[in-house]
Amino acid sequence: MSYKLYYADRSAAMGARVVLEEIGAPYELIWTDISQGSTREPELLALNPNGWIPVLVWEEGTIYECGAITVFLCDRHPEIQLAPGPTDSDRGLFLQWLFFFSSSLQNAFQMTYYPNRFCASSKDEASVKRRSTSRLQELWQVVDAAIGEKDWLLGNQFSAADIYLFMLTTWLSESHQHPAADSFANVKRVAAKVMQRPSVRFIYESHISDIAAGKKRAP
Ligand SMILES: N[C@@H](CCC(=O)N[C@@H](CS)C(=O)NCC(=O)O)C(=O)O
Repeated sequence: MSYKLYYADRSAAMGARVVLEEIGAPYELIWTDISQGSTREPELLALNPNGWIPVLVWEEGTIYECGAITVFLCDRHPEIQLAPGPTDSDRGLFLQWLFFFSSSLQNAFQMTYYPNRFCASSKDEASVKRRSTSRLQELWQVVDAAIGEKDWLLGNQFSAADIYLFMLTTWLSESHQHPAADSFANVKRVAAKVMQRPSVRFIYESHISDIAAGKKRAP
């Protein structure tokens, strides 16, 4: 089995790449410019008309949406043990967190990065940014409380949902006035453990070096 991943550093494609790394099968990265105002390649638009990454290409088709790619890869490669199986009692919780991350948390991040997309008039952008920033605080608080004293989001079992959580913590940015991961002790504890995994250390090498150099906040 081999895969192609439309990819950019610091993007939502990083979580999918960590899962590919865990699988250990060959994959090709298609480096993609997603900066604001850049023209999307027709090749990408043909696969995802939204112009977003990640997009995963496999032998029989293409899918986009980070959460869907995560479930797809974990189900296709049960040997990596990154997701409870369809009849496992933790399956619901696993899906719950992936959907919550992609539909709520990720969306709040998007609103802070691109407030112009969420209001009709530029005069409302500051208000969108302010509210989505406080929304981030509320949503991370929900995750933090749910983790409580557990080892991982699912309790004892590490899963791809923890990888997704880690990815989202790397987007918490001081320059965007986001809350610091320090405000969410349980999230921070789980993210710090995820960061120890060889696959994560490899994919997030530059992010981790920036933390070591004091250029970025640690999760
Ligand atoms: N719901 C999509 C969102 C993906 C997304 O927002 N990707 C960002 C990178 S983190 C992107 O491609 N942004 C380019 C843009 O919005 O123009 C998913 O979860 O895959």
